[in-house]
Amino acid sequence: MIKFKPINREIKKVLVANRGEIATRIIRACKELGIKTVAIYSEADSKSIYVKKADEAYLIPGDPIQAYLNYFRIVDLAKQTKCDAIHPGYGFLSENPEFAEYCLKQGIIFIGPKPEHIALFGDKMAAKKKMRELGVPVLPGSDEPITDIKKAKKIADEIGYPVILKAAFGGGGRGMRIVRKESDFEDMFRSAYNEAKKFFGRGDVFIEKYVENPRHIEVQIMADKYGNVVHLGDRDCSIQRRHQKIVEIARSPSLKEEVRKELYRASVKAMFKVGYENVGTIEYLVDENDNFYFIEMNTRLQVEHTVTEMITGIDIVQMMIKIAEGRKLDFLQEDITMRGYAIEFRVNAEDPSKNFAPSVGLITSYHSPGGPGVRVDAAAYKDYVIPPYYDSMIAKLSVWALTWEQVVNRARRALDEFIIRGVPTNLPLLRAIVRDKDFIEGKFTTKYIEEKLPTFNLEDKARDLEDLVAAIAGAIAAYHRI
Ligand code: MV4
Repeated sequence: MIKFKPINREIKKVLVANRGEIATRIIRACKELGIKTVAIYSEADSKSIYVKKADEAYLIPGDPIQAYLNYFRIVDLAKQTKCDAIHPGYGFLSENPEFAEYCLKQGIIFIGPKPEHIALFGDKMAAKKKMRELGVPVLPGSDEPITDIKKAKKIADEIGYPVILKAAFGGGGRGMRIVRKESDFEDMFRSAYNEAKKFFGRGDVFIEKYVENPRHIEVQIMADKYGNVVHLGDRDCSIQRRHQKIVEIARSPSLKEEVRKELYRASVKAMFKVGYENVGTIEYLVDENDNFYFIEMNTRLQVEHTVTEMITGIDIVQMMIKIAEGRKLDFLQEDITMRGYAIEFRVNAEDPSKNFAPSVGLITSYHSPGGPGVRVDAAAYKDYVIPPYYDSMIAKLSVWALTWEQVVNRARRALDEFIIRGVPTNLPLLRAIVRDKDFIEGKFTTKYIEEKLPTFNLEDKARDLEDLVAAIAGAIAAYHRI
């Protein structure tokens, strides 16, 4: 990859190449920095709040998903509207090295890491190899994609079953298979390969020792262009369903201080050595004996950045912009303090009683929680129509308090305050989690949802009441013939 000179200049106008709550989040950061914003939107998003919040907004007609992916068009628009920079948010173009490179080539600042680092960490095998060289613990496995089943079986035999097969260019659990015995290996490899090929266009699959019941813990990294690297603590993202995170916590309530210290030390050192720039998240698996292993790195702003902002007081999105302008970090590691605990809940438009089928349509009432230690980042509002084309996350509720006990208590209160009617949401599941004894005690692993879901009662009580009210209203209307 050709290296382009970094562009260091003041950012006065930003094109936000995203939609929904994260577009709003980026616009808010820009407003506080006195930066003008340009939004893009598809036809389906024309009634979205972020479109109104931006200084300018442009419709990208045609396919509702391509609107946020067609980067020639987006960069063209950025140039036409005299933007200095593009913020990609998460998803869409955020981890596309060709896009980041194209921005630089066209003289537009890409608010994020260097293209070479996006490319390096986009290849999970290459990332693992690099991190091992930099002294970060990784799990035993293969360094090359599987091409020869016999050789692959030999590697699996050496590291011992169970092993996991992973797509080198994958994500979201796609192209991933757990293999518990040699006789399953070949079938599992073929299905992993085919799935990876189908979804990512590249079928490369590698082997790794499988960790039973891990915790998923990640470290937030921030680095300027001058080799100053800091961490902003960790997040426990163990609570997931089908590889979708639902609840994220800063900091992990179950990580021992000596393990945490080592996790931070290894992470910062590796990012310094690799010359990383802007923000990134290093994901680890932590086993039952508190050993941690690097699994992958995300070279973007993450959905769950809010909880890190709450415990550190640092505005991560503003820092991304300042770093991209070529400014030095204006604080040292020892200036960063982590206070209390924060939990983020992803409120999704999906029906827990119908196997989490995505729900679309009109939101008939919407009341978001507030009060001390409560933050809401939302795309939804009363009368908003949820389009069918995108992710089902319509709001993020983040709560903060000084102690773990207080933050869980506050979360219960805030989740109970949240009213969204018209479409089913996963709020009943989130309310069940904050009432669960193991969650309250800070005991959870990646198996949590799978194990707990059958024990939760997810009927929506308010919805029953609403149905009753509607039935009574109907009966009265019929009686009076109105
Ligand atoms: C693993 C693992 C156990 N051992 N890797 C990686 C991506 C993330 N979405 C899930 N990942 C995992 N990687 C090793 N070596 C366990 C998971 C994992 C998981 C795997 C299969 C089915 C469900 C899972 C839920 C959480 C984590």
